[in-house]
Amino acid sequence: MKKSALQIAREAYQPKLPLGLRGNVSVKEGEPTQSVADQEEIKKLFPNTYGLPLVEFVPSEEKKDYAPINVGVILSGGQAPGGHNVICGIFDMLKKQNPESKLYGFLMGPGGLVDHDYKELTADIIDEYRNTGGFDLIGSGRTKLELEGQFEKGLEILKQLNITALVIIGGDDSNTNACVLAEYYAAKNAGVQVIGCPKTIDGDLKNEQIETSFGFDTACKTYAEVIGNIQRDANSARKYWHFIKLMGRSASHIALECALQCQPNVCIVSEEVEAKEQTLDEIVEYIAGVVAKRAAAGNNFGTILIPEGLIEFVPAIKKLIAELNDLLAEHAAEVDGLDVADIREWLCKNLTPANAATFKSLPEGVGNQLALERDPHGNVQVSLIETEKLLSEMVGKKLAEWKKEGKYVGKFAPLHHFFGYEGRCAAPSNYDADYCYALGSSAAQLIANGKTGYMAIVKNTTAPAENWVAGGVPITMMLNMERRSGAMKPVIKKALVRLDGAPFKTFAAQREEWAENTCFIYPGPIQYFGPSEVCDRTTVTLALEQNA
Ligand code: FBP
Repeated sequence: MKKSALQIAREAYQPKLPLGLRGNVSVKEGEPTQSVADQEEIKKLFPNTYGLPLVEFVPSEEKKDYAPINVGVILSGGQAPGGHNVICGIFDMLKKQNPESKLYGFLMGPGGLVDHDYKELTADIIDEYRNTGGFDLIGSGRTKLELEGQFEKGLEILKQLNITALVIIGGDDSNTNACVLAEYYAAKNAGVQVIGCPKTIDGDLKNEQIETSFGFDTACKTYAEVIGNIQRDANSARKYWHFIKLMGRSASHIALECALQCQPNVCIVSEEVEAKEQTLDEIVEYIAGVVAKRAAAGNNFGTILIPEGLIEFVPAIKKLIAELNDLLAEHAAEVDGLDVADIREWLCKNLTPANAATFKSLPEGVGNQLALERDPHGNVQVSLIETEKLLSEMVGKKLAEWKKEGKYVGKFAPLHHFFGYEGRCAAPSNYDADYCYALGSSAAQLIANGKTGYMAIVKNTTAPAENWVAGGVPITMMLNMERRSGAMKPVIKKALVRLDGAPFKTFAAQREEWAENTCFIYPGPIQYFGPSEVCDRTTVTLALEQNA
């Protein structure tokens, strides 16, 4: 692989570890835990892994002896900057504990475990990937690990390679599955520990115990850089309105963070749309209002941030999706094999009249995405829905009406952008490089201390890295029961933007001014070398949430 100058310089970066993970480590255990909701049901479903204590790693005088072990690692779901450093952290800690220990990577996601596709990760391979973006070291995939048959196939290869612990690096769904797998292996005394790591650029795997999911920091900084550049271009030429859709399947954390970093004219927050029960038309009216007001002041330009998950949060569409999920799950056999036109017709007949009307009102491509094109976890593939175009078209129509009525006097020239994939594999920021390395090291410590059904965590991350606090949280603590594909299932509660949280309140307090005036901020590219206040800063979201 030919390397860029930055890659070569970056290889030498030594991620900063919390004090608790630097030398000899001992374990401090907290009180038994409970799930966030539905305690009785979750306890019944997870008799072996429910109620475990929180764990914290603290420096110790005592040097322990560690027997050699073999560990497997899986990258699951969408890429997120820093995944390679998690693996490097696991590798270095394992080798430090005992140089005879081995790390195996299962290839292309959870499917690699089931299909017995793996490679041993040796020092020469690992060294090539330190502080790099991407998941190409072992690849990733979205195979859902949920069936007993898959668990058994996995166990075959784990036994064959004498692997006694598996680390699953993934988002909320993958960590839910890690929890189920941990329980399954514990129940049958399989001798395999399962540990999760919180990954996703979406930032929606966070709670009291998890400050942030890795990758969110780098992805947002990457998007904020280009949004800032677009804003400077817009402010220079003063002739375009930029409709910018931002990744984040469900929650609007990415859009909100980019707004806090860049101060655009408009940022839609899906969670607010849902709470205020806004219709698509009301959102369009709001955006058109901002465009018209700026036009009246001679400003026919601006930026509008749109979270990609928006469509699912518009209450009428949300109701439609919920009914589609149940209906299609219940009548899978009937619908299977029909072509798209026939399924549409079938749906129009079988949906309740209100949902059928919503379905028919959507452009055909959008309706098909909602009804027919799901990922293996059953999620609507919102990245593929061009909400930015849908909205700008509707805004254009509204402005044309207002023009006729004499309510609008500007020029409206929209341009469209979607920022998602370009941020998922960027070279991790110092924050993500350090955070991920610490998460990997924690995962190895959880394994060494015999834990299973835990997620590796690192807290206090707005402080200097030596003061970060590493440990583990029982995954069952984060579970609640939710309706999925027509049935109630235990899942990790997804963290949406809280309208009473500091990040949203900070945004809401300033958005009117940002809408009317040009208050753009130009954050510039991620910096890896230089003053700490530039290179090590966290996201604004994290700083506000931690009151740092
Ligand atoms: P994860 O939840 O697996 O981390 O993936 C997040 C994400 O990047 C979303 O923001 C986006 O909607 C989705 O993945 C895109 O999926 P794909 O990579 O399959 O196109």
